[in-house]
Amino acid sequence: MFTHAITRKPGPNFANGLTTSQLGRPDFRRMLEQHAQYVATLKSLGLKVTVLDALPDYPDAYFVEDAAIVTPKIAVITHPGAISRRGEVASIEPALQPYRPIVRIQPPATVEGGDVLMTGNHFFIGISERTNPAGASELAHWLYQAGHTTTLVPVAAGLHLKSEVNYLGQNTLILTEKLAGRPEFKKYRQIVVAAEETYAANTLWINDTLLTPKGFPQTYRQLQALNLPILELATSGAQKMDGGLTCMSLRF
Ligand code: CIR
Repeated sequence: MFTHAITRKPGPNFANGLTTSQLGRPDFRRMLEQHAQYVATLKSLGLKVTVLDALPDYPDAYFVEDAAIVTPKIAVITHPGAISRRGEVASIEPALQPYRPIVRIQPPATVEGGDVLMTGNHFFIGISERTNPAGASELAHWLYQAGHTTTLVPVAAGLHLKSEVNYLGQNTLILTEKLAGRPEFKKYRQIVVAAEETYAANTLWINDTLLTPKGFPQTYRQLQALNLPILELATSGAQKMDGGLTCMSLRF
């Protein structure tokens, strides 16, 4: 059960962040509306939501998920693989201080929270362009110290592990075709998204409600099989910047 979320407002220069998408430049006003809707939705699910101020020097900073990993036991402050994002962590730490004992990933190890998937007490850690093998093992060490278990998963292509797979409760994963056959995920019930809807693999499970991006009808129908409330949210602004629903909050 999540009780808290930390988010951050996108700043006026958010469109200068990193992106590989070919979807065009996002609009600031629309982004603010979508972000406000996101925050309102988290609140409607009973979470106490902290909204941090935009960080003008770090246009990607509203993707707060990448700056920390928060478990029921600890918070791990990351050292992002993206050089332009490294300064974001300094202002996440004080926001988490009241809630969890803090540990930190130390360079040259790199980790971004988008590569870390919590499924109950077990964590999958993606090794990607942003999370290096040293970072994955340092994180695994801290999680083990806190009583959690881990599996490392190579992320062959794409940004983060959670761009491709997310946990929906009830021993169920939503994931792309590419990851569906992987042995690491065999023991889970799987919802495999259609090839043209891979973005919707970034669906967020919060206190038995599913938040899913708007505009992915096949995925919506597949999710209905879980018999949980489903809320669709507009995410075009974040999507243009390679981000999605999980990326915009830390939940704990
Ligand atoms: C970046 O490339 O770092 C950002 N534009 C997007 C980060 C998305 N975060 C996430 O998937 N956890």
